[in-house]
Amino acid sequence: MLKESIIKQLNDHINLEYYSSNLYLQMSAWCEVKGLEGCASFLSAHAREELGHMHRMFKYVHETGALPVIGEIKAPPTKFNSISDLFTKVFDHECLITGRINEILSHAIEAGDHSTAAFLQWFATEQHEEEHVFHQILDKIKIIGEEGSGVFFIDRAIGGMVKH
Ligand code: OFO
Repeated sequence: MLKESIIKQLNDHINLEYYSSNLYLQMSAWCEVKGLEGCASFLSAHAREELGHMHRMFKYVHETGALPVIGEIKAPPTKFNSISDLFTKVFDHECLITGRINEILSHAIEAGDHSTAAFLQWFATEQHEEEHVFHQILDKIKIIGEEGSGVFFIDRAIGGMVKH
């Protein structure tokens, strides 16, 4: 059985993963409306991945005999100034997720909860990969530049990063 404080942290995180999925899906809609099909398909694929993270944690909590709780999920923003503004927000959001995973992981280790610590290692590795991918995207945007037809090439480059 998990410690109450760890159940609370895991449930908060379930909701945050849900929010991440909604955030990226909403961002994909902004891209779609702007004609950025590559970015839209990358972000909607990423939204599905985040939903997978939510389900992974949800399942872990109920497997321990605790109750996973889906709370209120706040609405994501709908407007962005540019592609770089949007992906900077994605990168910042991923850094926030990494911070939260690290907090829960540290708490699990301090509490001697090795099962939760082992479970969270997968998320820590995943966050490392995600931060790397979004950093690469920000680098690409900087190198190509958003002036003139730059947006077209950025969209094509990001669309080419969709995992199949
Ligand atoms: Fe991209 O964050 Fe989930 O874990």
